[in-house]
Amino acid sequence: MPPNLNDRTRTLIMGVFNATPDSFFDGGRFPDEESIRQRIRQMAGEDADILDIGAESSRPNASPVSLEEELRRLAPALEAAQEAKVPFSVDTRKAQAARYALERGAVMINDISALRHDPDMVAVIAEHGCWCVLMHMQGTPKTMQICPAYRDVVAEVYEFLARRIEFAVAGGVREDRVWIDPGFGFGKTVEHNLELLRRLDTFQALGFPILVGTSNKSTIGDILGVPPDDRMEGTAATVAIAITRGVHCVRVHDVKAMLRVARMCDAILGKDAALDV
Ligand code: HH2
Repeated sequence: MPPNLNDRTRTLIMGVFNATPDSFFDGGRFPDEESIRQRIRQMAGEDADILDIGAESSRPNASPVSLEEELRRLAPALEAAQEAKVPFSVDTRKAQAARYALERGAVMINDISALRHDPDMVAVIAEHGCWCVLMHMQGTPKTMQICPAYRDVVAEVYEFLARRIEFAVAGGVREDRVWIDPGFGFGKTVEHNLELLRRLDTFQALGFPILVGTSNKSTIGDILGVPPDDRMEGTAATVAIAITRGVHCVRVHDVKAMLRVARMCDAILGKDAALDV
């Protein structure tokens, strides 16, 4: 049975796993099959609703990787996620990597280009009937932090997401399988990121579940003056605010801690399942 990723009774937790040498937070931490398996089992055991497995870093100034390299990195992580029986998404912009992952059990494609990078992506997602995340990004990872500029960041991200939803649905993607994401940190200054979080509830008018990925990102580091491995409290603040603004799922590196933050917020907000624990 596919997982119920549209469950609105509580905030869902997406655990991040990067099979990369260069991701800003967990890059290079899981260099062999055993450490990959252990980390994935750990996040599943901590009750992540879904994992997001990436094999190409999208940190500012990251260089793209070839399809062959992406598949080579993905293979052991996908196998470990299947073994752990945890639903998983794959964070990729390439249709062939998406197809490879969907044939190995992925239930969601998280495309940071919102189906713009690879013209075949929309058809692959439509054909499989899987979930997909449409995320906003200004520029590409290589260039996005050079000089991000908006007239009104919330209005522009909103318009962008509305257009990408139309594109996806016109291309055959199931409407009940689309999630949207304002793309915290993707071609945005600290002020843009804070404004998006503050006004996240605006995106509810689009009528699709909202995912947000603030975990350990540099906006938190800039405000608190701390390195990536010391941003847990800052992340917790962003998760709590995002939940009060109606977010459906939070994408985080620290599943256990952020699940507790989410359950506490859910209980305060009177969301049903928080009271069952
Ligand atoms: N952030 C990152 C990667 N993918 N996908 C969505 N939908 N939303 C996000 O905010 C998002 C994302 C960057 O974080 P991480 O995967 O930890 O780092 P890296 O890109 O360096 O691998």
